[in-house]
Amino acid sequence: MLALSATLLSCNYNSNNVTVKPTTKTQDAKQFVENAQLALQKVRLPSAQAAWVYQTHINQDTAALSAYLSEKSSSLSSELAKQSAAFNDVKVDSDTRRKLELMRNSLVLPAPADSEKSARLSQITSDLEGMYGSGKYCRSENDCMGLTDMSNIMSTSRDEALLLEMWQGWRQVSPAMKSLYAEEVAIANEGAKELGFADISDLWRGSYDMPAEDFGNELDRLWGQVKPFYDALHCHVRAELGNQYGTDKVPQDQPIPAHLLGNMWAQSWGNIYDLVKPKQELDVIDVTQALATHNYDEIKMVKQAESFFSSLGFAPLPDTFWERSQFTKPADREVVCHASAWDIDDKDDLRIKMCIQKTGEEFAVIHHELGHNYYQRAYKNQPLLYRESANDGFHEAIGDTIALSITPKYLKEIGLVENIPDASNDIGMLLKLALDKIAFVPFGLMVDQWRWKVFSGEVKPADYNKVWWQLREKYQGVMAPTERGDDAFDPGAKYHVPANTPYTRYFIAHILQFQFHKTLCDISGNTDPIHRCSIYGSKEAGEALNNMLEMGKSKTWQEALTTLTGKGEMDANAILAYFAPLKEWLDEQNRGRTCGF
Ligand code: X8Z
Ligand code: ZN
Repeated sequence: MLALSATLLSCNYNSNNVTVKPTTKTQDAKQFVENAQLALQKVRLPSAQAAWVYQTHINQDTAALSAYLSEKSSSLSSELAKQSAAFNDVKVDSDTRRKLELMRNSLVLPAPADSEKSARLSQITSDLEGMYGSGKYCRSENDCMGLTDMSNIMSTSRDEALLLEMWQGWRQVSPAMKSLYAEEVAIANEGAKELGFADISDLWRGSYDMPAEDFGNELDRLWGQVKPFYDALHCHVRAELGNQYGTDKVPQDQPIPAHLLGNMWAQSWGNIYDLVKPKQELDVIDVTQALATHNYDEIKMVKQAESFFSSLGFAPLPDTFWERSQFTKPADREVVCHASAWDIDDKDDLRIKMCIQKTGEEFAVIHHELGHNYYQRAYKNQPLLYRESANDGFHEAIGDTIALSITPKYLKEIGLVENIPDASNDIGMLLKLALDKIAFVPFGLMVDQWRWKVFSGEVKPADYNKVWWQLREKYQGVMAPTERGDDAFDPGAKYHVPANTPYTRYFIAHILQFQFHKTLCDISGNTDPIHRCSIYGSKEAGEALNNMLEMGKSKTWQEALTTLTGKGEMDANAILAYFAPLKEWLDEQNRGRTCGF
């Protein structure tokens, strides 16, 4: 870092006593960008390696090392971002301008210049991740459970008391995070101000190739498109849960209690399909069952996902992927189980980190993670500042797009099922998927609606939890099943809050993946209804996808979207069209019911 400062100082762009002609300054800007990329490259590798070791071996030493190296990397990024402002009024080519802007915009939690505060920020960041990763709920002294086991109960149990216990139990890990989180926000806000942003929310919302306010309006527009469908799904699900658990537990004119939706955070509801499914006997493939019948273990699940990408023309994953990834939960140590995909060296050291469960849900998550890895590899030859997705929602959408092609036809082709159910069963298949995809949309939106208010100071620590639940009720129509205590910090029980992973990306991804799927199906020559289309084996679709992936972040996301779909706007019509037959069915079911929350 010291060496870098010396190099940068030699550019003179920040000096008052040297007259620099505009042309020289233009040249300085290019040189600055080049030097910055080289310097970032140097710190990124050890920082990624330390973060990997920490998350796969949580202990005091790995926490300290990871915090130390992440501080080096983030303080350098913040420093460069600040320095890049010196070129604000300098005439530079559009490519250099974009890189300068990315330098300023792509930080998640910017470190302030004060080195003590910067070190404290890294320490808190690393501590929060560790607290989440090693979080446990103890029923008694010798009977403790981690998130994986508790999540399994949330998805399969229909015992209301047990579900409530798990729901409350997991939320005991987060009160201890609250003051750390508030401190972290305060420090990072200082960093954001030093960069010229009003606060971190201004920074986060400003990373979408359009003014922050316009981006907020785009989100509202998209949610407005999906909301009528969501309301219909919500109405049906609440009615059926009322039948299952009684209307005293599930009042029919109120939000749905959050512990009954088959997921620890009530974010996707596919696990309660059997409670809300159509009354007539339908043949809907149970992928969990099929995997068990065909003796799929965790590695075979990943190999199968890899072979989908191979069928599109993507090169196989490197040997190191298989040697270095974490596929299952180690028995002998604490790890962060939350699934993630890693690009350690920006070359070929790709890995996933998961605690794979042998379920259909996790089979989809594997495709999700590999989507990240294939994207990373596709843009690896871009300059460092462009080694990113077009926007963060694109990164989240790629693997999900592929997973939409896990259709009955595909499952038969790879030998996981023997028969393809005929079209009369489609409502069941669509309902099951809508419980995951449509139900997720308002959750994908509300997490950052909360965070942006926290970052801007509109919501103070004393109201963190209250406002969290106001937003859960407003967007999702989901409520806390019990009174929440004064110390509760329920946002902290969701990985992305302690881990500081922005969440709007998943909202966007849920819209985009259906746009991508539609386009790729058309390119592959599909003639089936869109929900039966699989692009498996289509080299043409693979090539079109790759053309967008390899652009990385070198162009705006609107341009990247146009490259693939011919249109530069996000549009929820694709997801609505996909599920259209289900909407009719839901409206019919809901006739005579009281809907709304
Ligand atoms: O966090 C994830 C991925 C890793 S980027 C597994 N997802 C969100 C979540 O689990 O909350 C995927 C969908 C939403
Ligand atoms: Zn992801």
